Amino acid sequence: MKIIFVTSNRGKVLEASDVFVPLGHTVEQFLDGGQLPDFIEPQSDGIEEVTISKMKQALMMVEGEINEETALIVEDAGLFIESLGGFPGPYSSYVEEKIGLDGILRVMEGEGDRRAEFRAVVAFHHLGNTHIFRGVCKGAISLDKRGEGGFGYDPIFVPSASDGRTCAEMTAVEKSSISHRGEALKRLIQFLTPPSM
Ligand code: ITT
Repeated sequence: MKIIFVTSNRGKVLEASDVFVPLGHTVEQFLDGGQLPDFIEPQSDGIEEVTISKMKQALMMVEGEINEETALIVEDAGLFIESLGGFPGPYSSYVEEKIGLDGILRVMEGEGDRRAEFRAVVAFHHLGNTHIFRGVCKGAISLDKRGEGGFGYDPIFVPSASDGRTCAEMTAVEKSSISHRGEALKRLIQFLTPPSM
């Protein structure tokens, strides 16, 4: 199957490729006339609503171009920090752009409770139906930035299942094996390949 990933984030496409290519699928980034499409992101407290809205917009752009060999994926994720009441959550992109990882570390200075989690919602559209899959990765905000890999908040996020390394200090395959996106995509794969009776 050809899986078209509707995202402006190349890191997400690479992570999805690591998961789907070994299973014989191909993964491509969605482009509209060779350009990354512009989406209207609804101001919403829920990443699920954002995901569904983006899927609806993408489906209008592809208008019947998808067939039974093609599927669309949209995914929205957010970092929810416990001591900040779940902030930045659905505003994670905006906060990363405006104050960056250093800004988050500054806000968290002196804070003992560093618990945080990433949440991902994946919408998968195939054969006229959209299915939703969720994933969560519990962890903590590190005291400093570490690592060069991954993207976004990876250098300041240490998953609970990690040996102390941030996501940016892991290989892509290691990160996917424990990440929010990896978990949501695993659920999608289970859906695509139900166990034989
Ligand atoms: P699209 O919406 O175009 O897919 P995006 O990068 O804006 O790309 P999200 O809205 O899903 O993606 O992500 C919200 C923020 O969370 C953004 O700043 C990302 O960099 C960050 N983020 C998402 N997944 C992440 C991950 O696995 N590791 C680190 N940061 C992540």
